[in-house]
Formats: sequence, C-alpha cells, structure tokens
Amino acid sequence: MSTAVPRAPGGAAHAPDRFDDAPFMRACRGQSVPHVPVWFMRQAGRSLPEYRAARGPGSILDAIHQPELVAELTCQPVDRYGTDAAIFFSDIVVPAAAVGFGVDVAPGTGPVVSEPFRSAADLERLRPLEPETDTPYVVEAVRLLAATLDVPLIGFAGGPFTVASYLVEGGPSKNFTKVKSLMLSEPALWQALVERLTDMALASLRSQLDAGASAIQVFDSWAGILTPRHYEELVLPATRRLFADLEASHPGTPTILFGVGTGELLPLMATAGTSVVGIDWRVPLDEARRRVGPGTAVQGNLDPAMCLGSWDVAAAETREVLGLAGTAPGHVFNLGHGVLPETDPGILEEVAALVHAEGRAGVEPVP
Ligand code: 1CP
Repeated sequence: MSTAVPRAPGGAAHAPDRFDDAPFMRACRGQSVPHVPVWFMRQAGRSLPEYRAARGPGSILDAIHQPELVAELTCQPVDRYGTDAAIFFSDIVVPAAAVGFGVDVAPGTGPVVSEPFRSAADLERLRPLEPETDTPYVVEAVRLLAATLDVPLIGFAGGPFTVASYLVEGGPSKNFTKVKSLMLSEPALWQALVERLTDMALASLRSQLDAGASAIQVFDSWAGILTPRHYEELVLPATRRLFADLEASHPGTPTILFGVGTGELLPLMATAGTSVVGIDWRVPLDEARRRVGPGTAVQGNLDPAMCLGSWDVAAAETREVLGLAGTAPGHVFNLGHGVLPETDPGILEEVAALVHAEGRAGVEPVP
C-alpha cells in the first residue's frame, strides 16, 4: 500500500486528519458508523447557563477576539451534550467586518451594517481577506481547539447569498427585497459582489482548515427565499466554485451546505459539490434523501421547537427523524435550524443520547 500523501491539483499536501475515522467524518462521507453522529446548529451560547456566565457583555465581535474564551465557548456544548462535533464559535459576518466593511453584531438583533452595499463603489470596502493578519484571533482559537478537542471541529463561513443579504439589506430581513432587486436589476454588480464574498469565505475556510478544523459548513441560511431558477443562475455557480476550490486545496474534507426553507432547492444544492446537504425541518428526511439523491449525505432535521416542551414530545419527534433517515449510511443528526434560546439544555442532552442509542443509518448490525 502506498504511504504517499495525496497531492491536490494545486500542489497542497492532504495530511490525513486525526479524526478521519470519527463517526461524524464517516457519516459525512456516507460510510458506516458505530453510532449516528449528532451535533446541534447554534449549540454554543444562548441556552447554556455556562455560556452566559463566561461570555461577558458587549458584541460577539469583541468576544471572538479572545481565543481562550472562544475555545471555552466552543467546548461547552460538546462537554455538556456529548456531541460528535464542535462548531467553531464565531459568526458569518466576521470576514466582512474584519476587512472593514462596517458591520457590527447588535446583541439580540444580529448583524447591522452602517452603510449598506448599494453600488460598485462599495466593492472597494470588500478587499480580499488575509486571514493571518485580518483574523489572527480566528487562526489562534482554531489552533487551540485542535490541540484540545476529542471530536472534529467544524469550521464555517456564510454562504454568498446570506452574507450578501446582510450587506445589502443593512441587517436582518424578512422579505429580502433590496438584495433580490439588486440581483435581478444589476446582474454584473451582483456577480462582482458574490465573487468577492466567495473569495472571502474561501480564504476564511482555508485558514480554519489549515489551523486544524476537520470539516466545514457553509451557512447559506436564507437562500430558501429564492426561486430555484434564481438560485441556480445567481447563487449556485459561486457556491460550486467555493466547494471546487476547497476540494482542490483540501481534498477529501467533509463539507456541509445548509439553508432554511430550501425544500425546492435541495436537488440543486446537491450539485454544488458538497459532501452533505443540511435539511430544515419542513421536508421529511426520506423525501429529502430522494431529492438530494445518492452520493450525498444529509444532515438534520428535528424541528428546534420540538425541544421546547416535554421530553415525551422531543423523544417521539427524534425517533420520527431517525425512522425517516432509514438504515442507509450518510445521516448526521441535527436540528432543522439553530437551537432556540429558551431550550432546556437537559432536553438536548437526552436527544443526543437517544440518537446514539437508537439511530440506525449506516450502523453496522451487531453480529
Ligand atoms: O454554536 C454555534 O453555532 C455558535 C456559533 C455561531 C454560528 C455558527 C454564531 C454565533 N453564529 C453562527 C452563524 C450565523 N450567524 C448564521 C447561520 C446560522 C443560522 O442560520 O442561524 C447566521 C444567519 C448568522 C447571523 C446572525 N448573527 C444572527 C441572525 C440574525 C437574523 O437575520 O435573524 C444573529 C442573531 C447573530 C449574532 C450571533 N451569532 C452567534 C451568537 C452567539 C450570536 C448572538 C450574539 C449576541 O447577541 O451577543
């Protein structure tokens, strides 16, 4: 057997990841697993008392400048819930903020932009991200985590539509009218914006992988607001380039593409070049598997609201998801969107244990 380290087309060496055989990594690749892996989007923060105790006041953009704090906040949910992966504590607007676009994250609201993106002149405020100098605190925190975690670390970036939506709308939006109008009425400007955001996401993801992250997730959370045709023409090409360029520099790295309300986009998302497509709670997982097709794993998709009431409800709904996931390999259990702030952490702890005990997707039968 050859022991040569495989080389990517770009010449980068692909060092075997020490978590290559972890259940999360195997499920992402559609391989058999000892148990179905589980993690929860937005598992850090909000609902955890230990988060509120450690976090301190101020914007999350201040908190993430402190690598020890970031490492602690990232580890808290892994320790409490026994999840099979950690998600890096950061935010999707960090690269845009780091190059000086003028983004803040207002506690309780989310990203807010003082001068929203309106014209070609605004492209100048989106210079290329240089992770070692623009976000050295990200690189340092990932290094710290890679040295201490017992489970794979998921690095992440925002998808091109979702980050663009904050920059163009100026903050969280309901109908996304400004960004939709820009996409359709100024296609050349949209193209330039999306390419820049894709380059920034790529630079950020590569720096997280180089510092020791084992997998990545692209949160194109709000892409489901688009028609399939608009998604295919105006967002998917850049998303494909993102995954192709990542595969070239970091071959074999598990990748996840996620958005909310993407039922009609799932067959398109499955062509983006990602190993896993994240599914929200609206599409039953057996149907989602059909839409995504063979060769792509799925992640999801318990409705986060099912964790707000009694354990009986959460347990029954978790079993429902596990049943719909079936026995074929390629299922990473997660919520259909982020943990809701009012969630009792005890329920999530029990959900994780139930998934480990009863999940069957890709689990080898005991002889
Ligand atoms: O465990 C974790 O997942 C924490 C790390 C994390 C991640 C993965 C944070 C911390 N943000 C994100 C991604 C993120 N940020 C997404 C994609 C996930 C999703 O769809 O929920 C999005 C859309 C954002 C943008 C954002 N940042 C929002 C949503 C605003 C809206 O449009 O509704 C919010 C509220 C934030 C702030 C934020 N990000 C993270 C935290 C802990 C917070 C709250 C911080 C605070 O209020 O101080």
